[in-house]
Amino acid sequence: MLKLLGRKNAFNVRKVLWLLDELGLDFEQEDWGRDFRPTADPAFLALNPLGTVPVLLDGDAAIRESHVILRYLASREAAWRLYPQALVARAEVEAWMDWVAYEMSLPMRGAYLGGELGLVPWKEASFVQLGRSEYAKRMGILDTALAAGGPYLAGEAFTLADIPAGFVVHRWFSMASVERPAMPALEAYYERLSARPAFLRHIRNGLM
Ligand SMILES: N[C@@H](CCC(=O)N[C@@H](CS)C(=O)NCC(=O)O)C(=O)O
Repeated sequence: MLKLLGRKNAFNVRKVLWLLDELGLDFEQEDWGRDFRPTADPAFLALNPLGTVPVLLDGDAAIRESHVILRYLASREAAWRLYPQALVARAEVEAWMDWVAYEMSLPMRGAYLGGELGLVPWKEASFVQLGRSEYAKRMGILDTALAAGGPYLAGEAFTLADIPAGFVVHRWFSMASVERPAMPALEAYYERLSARPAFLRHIRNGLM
């Protein structure tokens, strides 16, 4: 049986919970990380030397990095509708996943960790301001892409591309401390994702 290690309220764990639910997979879950079992525990570090959650255990294999886990699960289940085998279609899906991993990191720290939660060291005013403006700019990129294509990020069908992006869109619409210029295609996308029960269970579930 698959086992997911990581607290259910963690950003990177919730993406994996969303996919496990979309795929209808049975799994066990253990709460590791902040406020739960410490990931500095040698038993955990033996599975993931980075000490981060999530980690997915599949038999003897320990898979780390949330986006790697998403691709691993889709491939394991041959869920090619979510992770196309055709290389060009696959590249489009992966491009959006990598874009979130790299390009949303600074905005999430500045706008969310600093501006919304007031955490040190991110709450420094200029960093918060930069984070908010970069978050808005990048949501504008999604809005433009969705208006030009859509209804999902990689085109006609819901794919893995929508999981990391869906999360940062959810956070954008959940933060009380940001100004949101009108982005009709992005708003429609958020509502479209909200028609998915798994999205409501793990992402738009009252947590930010
Ligand atoms: N790039 C990693 C980042 C993992 C990460 O930073 N996880 C956070 C939770 S979202 C974590 O482990 N925090 C420490 C903790 O919860 O103790 C991934 O995508 O899995």
